[in-house]
Amino acid sequence: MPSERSTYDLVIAANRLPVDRVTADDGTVEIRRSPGGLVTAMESVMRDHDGAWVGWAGETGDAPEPFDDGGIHLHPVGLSAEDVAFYYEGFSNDTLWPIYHDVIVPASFHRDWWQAYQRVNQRFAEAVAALAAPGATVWVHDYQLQLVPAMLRRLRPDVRIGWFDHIPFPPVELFAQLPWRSQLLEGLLGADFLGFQRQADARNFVRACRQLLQARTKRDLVHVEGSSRTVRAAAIPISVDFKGLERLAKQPEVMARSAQIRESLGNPKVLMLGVDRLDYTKGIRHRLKAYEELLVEGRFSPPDVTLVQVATPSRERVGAYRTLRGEIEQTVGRINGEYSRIGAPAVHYLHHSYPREEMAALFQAADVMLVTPLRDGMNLVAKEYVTCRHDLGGALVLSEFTGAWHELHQAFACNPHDIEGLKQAMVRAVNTPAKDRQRIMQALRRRVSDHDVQRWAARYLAALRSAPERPRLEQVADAPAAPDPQAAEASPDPVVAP
Ligand code: ADQ
Repeated sequence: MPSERSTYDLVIAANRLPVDRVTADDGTVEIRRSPGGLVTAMESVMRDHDGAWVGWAGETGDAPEPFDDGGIHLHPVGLSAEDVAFYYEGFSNDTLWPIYHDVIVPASFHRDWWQAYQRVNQRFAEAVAALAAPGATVWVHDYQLQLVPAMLRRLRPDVRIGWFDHIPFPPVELFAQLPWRSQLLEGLLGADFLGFQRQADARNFVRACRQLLQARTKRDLVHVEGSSRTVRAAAIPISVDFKGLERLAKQPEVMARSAQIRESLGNPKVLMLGVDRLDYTKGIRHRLKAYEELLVEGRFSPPDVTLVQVATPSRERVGAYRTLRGEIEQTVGRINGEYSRIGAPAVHYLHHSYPREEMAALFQAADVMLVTPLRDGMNLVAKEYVTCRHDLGGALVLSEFTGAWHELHQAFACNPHDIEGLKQAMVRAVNTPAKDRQRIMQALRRRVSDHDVQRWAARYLAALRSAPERPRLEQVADAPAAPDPQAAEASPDPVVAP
């Protein structure tokens, strides 16, 4: 049942609602949690606020009626089959996503995709405008909705508008390739405050405004031409619900399940784990290559060492994702054909979504967590892994190209493009004495526990309230500067076979 209220003091707009309504062939409707990092993070924040969430419900056609779930008012926005193909799979995931992730695959530019992107952003803006109470706070999320801030400001100049970028913001040299670059910047400048994962992302945005719009800028501020408005752009790195997830990981059933997982894998000496959406940004191919070479060289061998790779289905109608899936499955097949023994596969490949309890059990079972993206806004998996390791066990191998690395620099750092270096980081994670690994894990956990998702949301909302001034809270809580990646790479530990 939808709530009786018609307007809300806090309204979230994100491409997807936190739950999907899935209609089965027999017509029965099931409510299913949507995948991905944004939902994971915002769900726990919204539980503490009495707000509304505007987003797509995951099926094409007319929007279903608004409904309430878990204390949140959910307001679906309808997308036609063409909207999904052009706005979502096309412009969002085949134009913006590659440009914002270092063009790991080439971006496609189509004018009809851009038309759809504008049309759908306008639909979101109108839905938010209708739900926001006078003077409400509106928090818009991510790259799919970059035009919403300016569209909403035209409809509702009374509301306070924030936008948060969950993915990287590219250097101006890449951003400038977009034929619609000025419109995107102007869309974002409709907000009062723009939040990014890293300081480098915020700086890239300010620089793009200066170079492409000739906007006047000063440090983290952009002056909006032809108005008296100034917009602030700053880094507020996202995090996980540390307390909630740790509590889950401490449940006896989850811990028992973790032991059971290890046992069903034949109690390997070293269990390595990868958990990613099946996305070319996540560096799954590089990880498999490094692992395969370690098997070839005899430094790792099953059943002593095994790798579980969970690759969640993602964007399966976009060509680059289909190609990637084929490549990964072929590589896993080759590795297993060559190095598995009966009952002891070298790679366990799982292409499913799992409940949170199962994910927590997997994290606890893994001796080494491999997080090797080529580019990633944050990477919540890295933070979830350390949160679940209340036993101080395990080791995190972490790519320097994730936002997470800027906070978790005690992890075993790697550059996934450097296969030799990646192999060394994997071997180092295995061979570092348990006491040292525990010390590292303790430091990583302290960081995530001090900077959890509740603090992220509080900092974001405080920054939005005081923008363009800085809030006092945020000055206290700024992320520490990361060390020089070259220096981290320059101190390798000895490579010893496990
Ligand atoms: P994503 O690219 O989706 O997020 P990530 O941050 O790792 O990446 O979040 C993935 C989430 O999905 C995690 O909570 C993870 O536990 C969950 N998950 C993954 N595989 C799963 C499976 N098989 N079953 C169940 N759950 C699974 C985007 C950006 C990131 C940024 C987040 C949040 O790309 O850089 O960290 O948003 O801002």
